[in-house]
Amino acid sequence: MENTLILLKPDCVQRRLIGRIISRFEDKALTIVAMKMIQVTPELAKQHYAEHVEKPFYPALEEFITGAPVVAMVLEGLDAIRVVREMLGKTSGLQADPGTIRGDFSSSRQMNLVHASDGAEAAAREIDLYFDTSDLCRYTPALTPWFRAGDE
Ligand code: FUP
Repeated sequence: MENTLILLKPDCVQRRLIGRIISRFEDKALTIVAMKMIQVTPELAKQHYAEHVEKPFYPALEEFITGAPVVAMVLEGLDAIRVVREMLGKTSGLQADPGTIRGDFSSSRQMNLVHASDGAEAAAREIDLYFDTSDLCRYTPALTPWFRAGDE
């Protein structure tokens, strides 16, 4: 089982796509173990996007990510980090394949609706940025026996 950090970004919130995008994760049998709406501050943005802070596009990215609330979530599932990244598609909505979330809903590189951790190290760091350990709700989803075989 893996955990991954998801942000439904300000464009997702403002475009009222929260429900439709969460449904795609639920449909895929990923389990929501934590979720909250928050306003990202410039300080949090700099921590989250530490690898991009020096890049020319960072000021606009910070303005965007702090421009309206986000919904932060922790999703749990088998291979969840890779599976969710593939569900999102390429960074730019213009290049993401149809059928992916960005491919279906975004026509922008910056306003690409959803962030997801890109590896195990990033997931651990990002979950820690947005949640306390006590925020994570561990439970056995009732549909587990209908989502996969017992040895998977
Ligand atoms: P991703 O891992 O797909 O979220 O993309 P990156 O880590 O490469 O980029 C982080 C965020 O920066 C992306 F959500 C989009 C944004 N970005 C820009 O706004 N402009 C750029 O030129 C590149 C990335």
